[in-house]
Amino acid sequence: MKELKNRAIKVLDSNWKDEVGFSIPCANLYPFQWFWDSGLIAIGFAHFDMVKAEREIETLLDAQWGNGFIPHIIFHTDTDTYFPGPDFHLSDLHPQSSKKYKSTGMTQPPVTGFVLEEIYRISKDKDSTLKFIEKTIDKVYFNHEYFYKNRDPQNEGLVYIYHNWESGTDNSPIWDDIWDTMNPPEYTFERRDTTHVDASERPSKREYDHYLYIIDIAKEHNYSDEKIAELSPFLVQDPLFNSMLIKSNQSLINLYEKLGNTEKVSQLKKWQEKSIQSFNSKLFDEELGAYVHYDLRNERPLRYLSSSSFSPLYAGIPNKERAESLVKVMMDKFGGDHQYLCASFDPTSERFNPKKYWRGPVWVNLNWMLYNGLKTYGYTEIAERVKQDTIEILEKNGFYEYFDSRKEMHQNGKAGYGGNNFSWSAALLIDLLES
Ligand code: 2M8
Repeated sequence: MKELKNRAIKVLDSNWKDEVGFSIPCANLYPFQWFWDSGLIAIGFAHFDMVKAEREIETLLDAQWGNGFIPHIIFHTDTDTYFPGPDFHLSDLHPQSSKKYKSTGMTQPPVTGFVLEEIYRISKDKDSTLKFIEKTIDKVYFNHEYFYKNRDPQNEGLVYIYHNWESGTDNSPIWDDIWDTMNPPEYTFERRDTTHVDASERPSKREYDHYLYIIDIAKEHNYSDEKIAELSPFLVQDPLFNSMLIKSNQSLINLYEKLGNTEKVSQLKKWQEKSIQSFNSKLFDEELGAYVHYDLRNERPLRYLSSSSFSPLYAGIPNKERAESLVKVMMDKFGGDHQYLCASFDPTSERFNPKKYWRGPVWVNLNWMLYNGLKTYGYTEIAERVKQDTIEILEKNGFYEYFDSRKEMHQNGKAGYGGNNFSWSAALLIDLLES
């Protein structure tokens, strides 16, 4: 295990950009700073290099906009090896965008709150880490305020995402139902991802047309949140995204209590109570026995099982009975002896594809959340299986971006897909090994 951990440390160190103070998710494929990658990477660094962990978060928060928004990609360098880059996204259309950094005009799962608490948990010098948290926490709070003020048009305590790239689970088959409601123009552009990674592991050209079209609509209205809520064909309440927000709310409550800020604690508790209540009443599907996405644009639930369906375990959202139901569904459909936990999409569905980006493969970040959630709810053995499965696939294949969920594919060490030497796979392995 020591050897595996050392390899993970090497991956993180080689993806670190010291001049600016952030990590790329992996070389070539993803050459900039990504919001939720950065947060998860900081958890790994916290185990062996607290200075880098803190800088990672500081750089991310430095790109925050005047309205509290944090972008999904921050373009620190000028490189044309990624599409779409800064010239397509044009973040400065928004009047409150960062003057210092170019970025996208969309966000990603708000992990920063719980990342601060994780860093505190890991820290061996709590006083110094608490000082760092004191300096940064208000920016994270401001980000949550942005979400509740701008992303919750029906005042439910559930925030929407307006693009599949905001979900983090970018190519999930769940979005197919949204693509069916759209007919975007055929764009002419040069893909870069498929020069780095086999096209069979990445989204199709037509899927990219949809992705670009949603951005064009947002750009036409200078990324105005109100206009996006009114016009975007993609407007979804995502259980993973909202779980991240709720988990982060709780962490902010815990940390502000330590810092003695009662006013912020009381506002956060109000958001939290409402969010958890709506989450349980709106996103739980009794028949499927798990949480699902809700298509706010077309007012209908998107009734599919994915690893996101179980992510509320990490945020303490389900009661005992629902947690039991989630675990049963997960073990029945995703947890057979021939499978590694946890496929990103329902293995019994005809849309399942165990090789293609978010349409079935196992992802380390979701496994890390499930491991922690299962442990908190007392499912020690299943949590241990998730942990061991994760370690085994990394040992057999290396630090890839995602992995085949079928055990039979892991005979020759070639069941890792997407980018290699991938930062969050390394970072979260380090945390799993320490837990
Ligand atoms: C993937 O997404 C990017 C766009 O954001 C892409 O495919 O180009 C996703 O897996 C996302 O969750 C992740 O943050 C990003 C960088 O690792 O890659």
